[in-house]
Amino acid sequence: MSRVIALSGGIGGAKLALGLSHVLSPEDLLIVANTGDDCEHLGLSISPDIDTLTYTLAGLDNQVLGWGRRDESWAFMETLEALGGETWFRLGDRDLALHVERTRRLGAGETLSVVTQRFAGRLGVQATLLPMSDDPVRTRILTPGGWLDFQHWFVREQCRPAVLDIAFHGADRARPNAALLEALDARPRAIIICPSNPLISIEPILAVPGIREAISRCGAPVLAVSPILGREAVKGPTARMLADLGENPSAAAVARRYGKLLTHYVMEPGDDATGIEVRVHRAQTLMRTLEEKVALARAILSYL
Ligand code: FO1
Repeated sequence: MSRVIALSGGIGGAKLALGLSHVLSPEDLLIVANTGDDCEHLGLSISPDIDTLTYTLAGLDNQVLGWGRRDESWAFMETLEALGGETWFRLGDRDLALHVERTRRLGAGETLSVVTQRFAGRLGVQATLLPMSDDPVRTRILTPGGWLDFQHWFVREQCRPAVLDIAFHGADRARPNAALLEALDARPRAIIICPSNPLISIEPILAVPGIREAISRCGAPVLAVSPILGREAVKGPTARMLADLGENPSAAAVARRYGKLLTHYVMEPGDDATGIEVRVHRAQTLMRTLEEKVALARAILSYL
């Protein structure tokens, strides 16, 4: 069987990626992570979506926070706070080790792809997990007060400032991940766009020159799962951001953003599909348990 390629951001996308990892053999699944959320903080290279995917696929994710590691301790943050350091972006002790080692390896000349695969392998992830690009792409949010780095808007400002525009700094110069292009040229079975925020998780991947074109060219079905149920996202600011940008937040609005790239769209039974021009499949997209994640993954593969 040829490969399934899943494009994913953090939390919502990682749930489906986990489901897919239970129904596909490791060599049949390639997961491509958004790196637009990446940042440099306290001198460390942080890749939140890669790490959420790694921890989730390894069964090490922190289900209370939705990010970071399970069984986390916070001695580093407490000590940093006592010293008057910057504490708005919290790095748990176990998570910290990963950022320190990634920063060291990148500094020594390893690519983000190599570091990502090494860590995933060490933590027991069997599917292939790759960044969209080894070159830096940084999502920035235009607010009434000016441009903010993504994590400044998302974590420090708690998504409060209105979103006037979004930019993917560096995307125009970034080279797509070579292994992704190779997989797209090797007649994949399908491309799955996970139920991630289209604006800040999937569009940065599609903004890397060549990726959108290679997806369209490869001839495989392209299926997206709606991250919106009713008028709300399961988690995170997707609906709010769509509204800020003048769109009516709905599953259909997300399908419209992907436009001609899609051939299939998966959405909740009760949601309005008016105006969606691709094949619509109805399924439970809410994934609270492992069983629900696996069930959605199985349903998706049956549509393809
Ligand atoms: N999210 C928060 O809401 N607060 C944090 O302090 C925080 C720290 C953090 C550290 C490492 C990491 O990999 C992720 C972290 N996140 C934190 C999550 C992250 O900001 C977002 O979930 C994603 O970037 C959006 O997908």
